[in-house]
Amino acid sequence: KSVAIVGCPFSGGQTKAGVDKGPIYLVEAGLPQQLADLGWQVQFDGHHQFEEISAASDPPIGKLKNPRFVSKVCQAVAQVVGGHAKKGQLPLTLGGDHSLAMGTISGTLDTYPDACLVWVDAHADINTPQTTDSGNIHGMPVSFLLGLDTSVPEFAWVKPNLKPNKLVYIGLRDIDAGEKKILRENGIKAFSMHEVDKWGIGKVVEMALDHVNPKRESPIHLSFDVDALDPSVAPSTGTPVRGGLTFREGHYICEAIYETGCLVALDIMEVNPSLADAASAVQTVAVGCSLARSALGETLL
Ligand code: DIR
Ligand code: MN
Ligand code: MN
Ligand code: MN
Repeated sequence: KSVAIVGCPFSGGQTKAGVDKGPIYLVEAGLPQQLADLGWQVQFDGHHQFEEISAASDPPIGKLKNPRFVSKVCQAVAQVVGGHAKKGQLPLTLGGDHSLAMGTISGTLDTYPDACLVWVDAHADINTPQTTDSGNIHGMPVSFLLGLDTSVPEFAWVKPNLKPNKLVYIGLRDIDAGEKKILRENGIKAFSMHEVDKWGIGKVVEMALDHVNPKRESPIHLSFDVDALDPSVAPSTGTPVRGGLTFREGHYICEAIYETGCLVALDIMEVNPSLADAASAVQTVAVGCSLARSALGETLL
């Protein structure tokens, strides 16, 4: 078993500086060695290098901020992630902001067309260029993957390979009105914090997997935004929302998905060590590492 760490020091999908330092801190905290200690063969050849596109040469398209830069970076990430997956490695992408998932999931679906997507987040990240209020592309990657809006030529490379019935959310609690409409109209399954409270995390993960992967035999891409966790657990992130997953609930999701034996790709996103105080940053980085370890088998006896 072999894992390829794809560090993506990228922040262009939102406006707060520092999320580009997330992958650097996660690696410096010892994540590669921790995964090696779990018995994984670990490949990490340094963080991904991006060709900068300056703000001056990347004016908004409609409301979209940094559209050319985000598009180019995600397209490169899709190539890198897809390349690792095709070699039989499990790509572990460290963000960076969640717009990157447009790239990681494109790479996964290009390799495993029947893969399903488990998206763990406080937010649905399914705004379209039409529905977005913020213009931040980290709030939109899922809509591009589903092909909900094809009006922006810069993103024409994103193949609409994700089917609504292959996507499930866990942890939602801050969804824009336009996003609610999209979820409803496309029949997308979502387990918000209300369902986590109602059923408990064990039942929720079981129901989520029953929906996207009933026989537990298709490949799973897990995209984990650390803001799914309660801000008391993961304070250093760009858009914290109270009332989130506990430490154990977050880790349980990772463990249960590992247990299926179907995990083929993992994203740990939106760790921003520059936000909140120094102790919070250390705590959030440590949680990012332990989520990754749980998804790669640490707590299974
Ligand atoms: C909001 C916030 N729905 C937006 N999204 C965030 O900007 O589209 N995603 N924070 O992580
Ligand atoms: Mn997100
Ligand atoms: Mn989020
Ligand atoms: Mn919001």
